[in-house]
Amino acid sequence: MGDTPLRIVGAPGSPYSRKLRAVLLYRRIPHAWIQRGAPESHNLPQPRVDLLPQLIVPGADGALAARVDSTPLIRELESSFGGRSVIHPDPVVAFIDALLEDYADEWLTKAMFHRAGHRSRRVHHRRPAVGAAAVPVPAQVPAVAPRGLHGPRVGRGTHRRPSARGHRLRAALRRLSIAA
Ligand SMILES: N[C@@H](CCC(=O)N[C@@H](CS)C(=O)NCC(=O)O)C(=O)O
Repeated sequence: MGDTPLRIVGAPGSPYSRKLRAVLLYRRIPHAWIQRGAPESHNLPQPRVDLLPQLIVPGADGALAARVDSTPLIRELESSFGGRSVIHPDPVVAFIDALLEDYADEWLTKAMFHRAGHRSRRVHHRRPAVGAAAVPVPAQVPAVAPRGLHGPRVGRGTHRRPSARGHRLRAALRRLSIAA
């Protein structure tokens, strides 16, 4: 994997694409970001399971192959590229880190898609980015939103003032932004 510039095929609304790209950026591994469906994505090898992100890397026989599944790919990148490791040297900390990663892979994506799609106004705004993941919320679904990035919700469609915590989190996310 180490000698060839990597290509990562993903989508801005795909949390796993952002996760893998964040690792590439943090580790300063040269790569090209290719958005799924863009002309650059045509004629690339296809993965066995059509998921995002896809890392285009030379296979064992030297031919390019599309690989999926961010967690093992991140581990493989560790052995192919030195420096700025994302795996803690202490096995206990590394285990807790892996546990958190697994938990976030499973559940944080649900919160993200919920944020992106639970309000009908936002569905229209986000649909191009999250695609099929954003489904319109039927009008009869009660407008319930926990206190989180925003202050308490007043009612469906009512503008809510972002909380101070929301501002801080958004500023941190902007600093970490990997948006294309
Ligand atoms: N375990 C995989 C999960 C990848 C995954 O579920 N990706 C979603 C997008 S975030 C996907 O490709 N869904 C099907 C699709 O978009 O067509 C990983 O960590 O990379």
